Amino acid sequence: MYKLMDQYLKNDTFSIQKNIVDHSEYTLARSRFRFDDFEAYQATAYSVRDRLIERWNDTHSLMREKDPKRIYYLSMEFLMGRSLLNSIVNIGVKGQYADALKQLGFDLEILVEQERDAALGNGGLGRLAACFLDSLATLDYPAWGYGLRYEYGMFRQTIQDGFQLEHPDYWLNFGNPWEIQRVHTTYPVKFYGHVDEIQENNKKTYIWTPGETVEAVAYDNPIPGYGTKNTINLRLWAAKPSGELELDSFSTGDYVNAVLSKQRAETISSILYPDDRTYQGKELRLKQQVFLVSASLQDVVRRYKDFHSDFAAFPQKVAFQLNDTHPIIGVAELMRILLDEEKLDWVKSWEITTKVFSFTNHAILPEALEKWPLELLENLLPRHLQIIYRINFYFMEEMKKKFGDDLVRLSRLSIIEEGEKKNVRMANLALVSCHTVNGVSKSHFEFIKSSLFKDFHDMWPHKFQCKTNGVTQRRWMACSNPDLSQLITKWLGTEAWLKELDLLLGLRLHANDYNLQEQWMKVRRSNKSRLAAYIQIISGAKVNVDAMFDVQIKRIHEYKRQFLNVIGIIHRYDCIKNMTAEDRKKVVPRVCILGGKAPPGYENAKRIIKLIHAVGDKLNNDPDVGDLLKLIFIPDYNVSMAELVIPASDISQHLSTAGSEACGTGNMKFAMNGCLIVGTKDGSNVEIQEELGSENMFLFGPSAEDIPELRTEQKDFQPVLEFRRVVGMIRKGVFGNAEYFQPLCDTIDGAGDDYYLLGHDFPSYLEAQAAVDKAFVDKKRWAEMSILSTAGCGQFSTDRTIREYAEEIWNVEPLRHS
Ligand code: Z16
Repeated sequence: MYKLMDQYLKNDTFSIQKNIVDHSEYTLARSRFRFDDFEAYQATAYSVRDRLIERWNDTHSLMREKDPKRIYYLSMEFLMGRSLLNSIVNIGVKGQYADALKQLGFDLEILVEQERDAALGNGGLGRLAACFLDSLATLDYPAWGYGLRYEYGMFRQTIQDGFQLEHPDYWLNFGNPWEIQRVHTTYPVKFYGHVDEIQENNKKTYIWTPGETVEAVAYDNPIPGYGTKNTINLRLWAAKPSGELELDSFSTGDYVNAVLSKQRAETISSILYPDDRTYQGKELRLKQQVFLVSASLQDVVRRYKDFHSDFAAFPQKVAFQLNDTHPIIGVAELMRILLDEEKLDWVKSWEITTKVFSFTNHAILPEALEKWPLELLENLLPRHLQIIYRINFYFMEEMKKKFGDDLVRLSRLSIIEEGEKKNVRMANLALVSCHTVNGVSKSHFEFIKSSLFKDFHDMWPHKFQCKTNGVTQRRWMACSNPDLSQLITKWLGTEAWLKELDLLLGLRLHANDYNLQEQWMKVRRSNKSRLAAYIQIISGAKVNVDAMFDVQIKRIHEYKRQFLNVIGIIHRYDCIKNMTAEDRKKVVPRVCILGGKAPPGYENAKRIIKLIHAVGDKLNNDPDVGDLLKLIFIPDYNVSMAELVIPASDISQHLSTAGSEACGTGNMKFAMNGCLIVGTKDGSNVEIQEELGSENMFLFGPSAEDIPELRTEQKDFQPVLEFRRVVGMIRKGVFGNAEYFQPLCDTIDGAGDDYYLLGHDFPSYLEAQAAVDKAFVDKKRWAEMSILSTAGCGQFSTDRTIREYAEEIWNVEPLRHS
């Protein structure tokens, strides 16, 4: 019988200290009592890892004993950030570690800062995967994440003369205490080559002779749940050259060169592609996708076969969630494994495959849907392409019976895009082979049903589900805003909200209580001081902590409209300049803070970064403006930076043109930390408003359904004078670099298209901002709104999201330690 180990490491001060000091000596080979902050971080991390390993092992013996249905989350991105604080908070030993370290002469807060972010993702999609793992572990679901162990994560951003520079993020430089290499868990992943068809007693079999084989090695990263022993696994694959030489190169007799050419194999997992959502059709990217799914599926099949002698029960034991279309080639890979390696027939293989995969779509733009050139697949994955053809053949036969004469519809449905250059449409493959496809917010769900995947929805409405995203309150409140979390616990009289976020509703009772308001605003102010100190370090600027901190941090994209924010700031600057001294006294002081990375090849996004700096240079040094308005760009925005900035924000901006953000999750992090939201009626802004009430938010502008018409009206549209004046200032060179900014200005007043409707939305944006100013002056009302904002966020925990996936898509049960 399974029983929790009784020899768990102890968590009293002395045991923790001994453990840390031992690691310093035996793991790091430092002297017992002389190590610096970084070494202390490492030794501490190793000691925490020991505790994670105990839990991990116990969790996995329980799994092996009970053999429950498991969930496998397949994702090209896991944007984990740091692990130390999150781990000790989740396993409930933060206080003990802080004490133990203090006595050794170290400050936990400083050690935490020594850790490099694991930035194995671009933005929302990758961070969602990370929050999901936290919730899966916390809710005791038998789950694994599968991803790639990129050696270079998201690039580091520096700013030179206001321009973005990209630097490689070689994050493993100083080792990674959080991973466990599994030298024996390796699988071959095959590429290129050719397929032979053999007739074997009345049955055709296909033999694929690959041209390249790369070995995938497993690295396990334990993910502890909060308030449970359950510790799940994030298994990341790294490529290493296989031990065998391909016959061709070997037969040349050039042994040394044959070995050297194998090194290329390692590049498969070396770098994360930093362009979120523009798919570039690069062969290496497709190889990464195949590498992820092939190694993961082989691993899952092996684990299944440890317990089962045939595949009948596979769908009762396995659920794969595909994070976007990136891992969808896994459908063809599972078919290949079942057909060619397990020798199942087509019908059986297809039945199994269509029962185990489900797919999450995160996209709005049809251009973002991946399609791979047929030629590329033919060359790289000859056997997979055969399988995809056959899937499409049967699918098209079925469709012809339904829509025989509607050729246009048939060609839209087909997995193969016809034309001079043929493509394989990965989203169509997903829709045909997955039992469920889900959108990530209510509005996104409506959009995919009525537009993006309408043809498929017409046929198979039962496949479509809505799963609004969330975020984990463990990282985004307990870890990053400990003081506010303590205050909430005090007023609710329980810390159960860390597992049941709905309990935050209890704060509504006290939102008007002067005592809570005062304590609440005090915590918020001290968070702001912490950020102000950081701003001073990076920029030298001294910002006024009592000014409104107005924040927009996220990837830089035209659709997210950081440009609208900047235009608003210039307008505000212009107004202040033209005011009398008397009027200036009435201005509500603001510190505008922006941060985010532009995709390296996205020129207009890079222009926006430069513009932010150019405007900042001007107004930060203008004595007429003084403390009334500051503009700060925080370089190298990442998960850890978000943890610092979010708790210190008074308002945050989420300005995507309605109908363009699939969901958005940053807004949820801000709202649950009591930061008020200025936003468009887009993505999850709308759902947040339903929860908080419109009186506690500043939403503005048109709804998604009005956008198509507004776009057609653009030709005759003339933006308001204030808007034109600001654009004129940029064009005239008030902020220098006039020529460099022209293409950016052209997007909003050039051929008159202004696709993202900045001009149209500008007046309502200013109204929203005026309402913000007015509200900020009423300190009591502001405090109440802030508390009500947090109170209304119960829905936006990934715990809620994950329960919905588990019950409505995966059909899995939690497995608890007794
Ligand atoms: C991404 O982060 C998202 C979508 C996408 O197609 C590609 C990437 Cl890298 C984001 C969405 O933009 C965002 O609205 C959503 O909240 C997030 O995915 C998680 O669903």
